[in-house]
Amino acid sequence: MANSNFLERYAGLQKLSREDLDAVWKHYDADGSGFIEVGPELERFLGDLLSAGGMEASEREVAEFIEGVLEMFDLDANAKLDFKEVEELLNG
Ligand SMILES: [Ca+2]
Ligand SMILES: [Ca+2]
Repeated sequence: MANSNFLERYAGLQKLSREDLDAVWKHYDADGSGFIEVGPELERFLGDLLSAGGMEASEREVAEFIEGVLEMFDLDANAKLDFKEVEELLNG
């Protein structure tokens, strides 16, 4: 993907502020649905999260990461992340 990594600016921060979280949220909930859904939104978000953390992840590794994140952070198991779940993932 040629897009720049929105999360890189936050790399190294222990916690994101509410403002940062809002910005991240708006960026990755591309369709404004109120969820980051499985599919392009979640792939982009978690792919960027891995590479912002310095990991060169293959597509397969991203897919595995998505599975793991959903297992741990999709607390209501609806196969999409809401704002609270993302906050927990980034700051928890
Ligand atoms: Ca969405
Ligand atoms: Ca959920």
